[in-house]
Amino acid sequence: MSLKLGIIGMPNVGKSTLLNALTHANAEASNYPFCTIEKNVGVVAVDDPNLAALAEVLEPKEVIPATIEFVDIAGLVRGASKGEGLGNKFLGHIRDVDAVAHVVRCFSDENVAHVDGRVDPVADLEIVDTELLLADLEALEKLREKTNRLAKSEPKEAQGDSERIGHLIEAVKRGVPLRLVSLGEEEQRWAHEFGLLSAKPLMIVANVDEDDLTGGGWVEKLHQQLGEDIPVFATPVKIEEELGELSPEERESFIRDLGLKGAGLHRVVQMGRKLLGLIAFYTIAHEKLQAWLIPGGTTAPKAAGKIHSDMERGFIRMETMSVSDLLEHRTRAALQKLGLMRVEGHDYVVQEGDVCQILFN
Ligand SMILES: Nc1nc2c(ncn2[C@@H]2O[C@H](COP(=O)(O)OP(=O)(O)OP(=O)(O)O)[C@@H](O)[C@H]2O)c(=O)[nH]1
Ligand SMILES: [Mg+2]
Repeated sequence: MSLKLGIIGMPNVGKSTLLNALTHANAEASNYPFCTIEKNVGVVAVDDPNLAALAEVLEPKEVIPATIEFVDIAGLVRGASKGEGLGNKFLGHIRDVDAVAHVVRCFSDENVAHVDGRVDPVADLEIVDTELLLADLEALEKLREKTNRLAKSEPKEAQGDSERIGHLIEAVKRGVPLRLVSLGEEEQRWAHEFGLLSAKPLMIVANVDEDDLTGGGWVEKLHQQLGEDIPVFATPVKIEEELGELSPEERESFIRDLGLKGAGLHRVVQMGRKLLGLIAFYTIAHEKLQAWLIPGGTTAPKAAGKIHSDMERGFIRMETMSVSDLLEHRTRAALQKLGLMRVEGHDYVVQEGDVCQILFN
């Protein structure tokens, strides 16, 4: 199962527009709060300089980039954790994703309604974060109750668990998101199993006007509010969506004219990859060069399974070389001669930049 990145935020801040911009998938974006009810999923190709360089060296007939799934989740409002605005359902959708891109509105368009009638991304952030924390509090309290019930049959074990859950509850009550709490193995398992929302890796997408990438000063305030650990990307989402419909050349020239260089959405995609903890490996078979993304720490058979389940089941071995070696020496034969080609078995953990050939029966 592939890892997913959820797009969250208040209603009408540009979440669906962001997904469109990322995928050209045309999730319905309209000036109407709660326009997204069912979540939309977009498959987004990941820019990869290594893949482009490999394509130049290997000259395959076909080049296929790796992809990340983005899920556009409906807007949250104050009271979501108590069911306000279908809140419980939408919070449930956030439980299912592995990391989160939180979109906040910095753009000023008077024609687009804000649910609270003002532009204040710092306040918006707090509203959504509070709902995530309240949802976690409820989940943790349920977990503690369950653990306490268990304490009757296994008192010793349950006692330790109950205390640890208590620590998490304390943190959440103080307004500290669980991603800032150092979680032990057991706590991480809970976070995963119960989909604790404030534990998920996070980035902020500040949706700004194209003529003011500082978002009227809000971007700086967001940085201050969030500290260094949370990445904040300022990008004019609506313009990005419109640019997505142009040819690459037209796009380049518009970006230049608008002074948008460096504000591109590819940074959001790259950060998404990082938040999801994904590494890239490459295969070349039948003139098809392809990039794949897998969680760091994945073994060779599991990586093969990403390509096809038969390859995982029948995995024999993997021949692999590093992309930097291949780019330097240019041919397989040269690498073989230099002893830079390795044969790896079932226990091998695939590394970032491996170029692999998988043998299976
Ligand atoms: N001016 C301006 N309008 C934008 C921008 N981004 C989105 N919009 C508009 O804002 C409205 C809402 O955008 P959506 O992408 O549907 O918002 P959403 O966050 O998905 O909203 P919900 O699904 O209701 O939660 C649409 O009319 C968009 O065209 C922007 O950067 N600038
Ligand atoms: Mg939407």
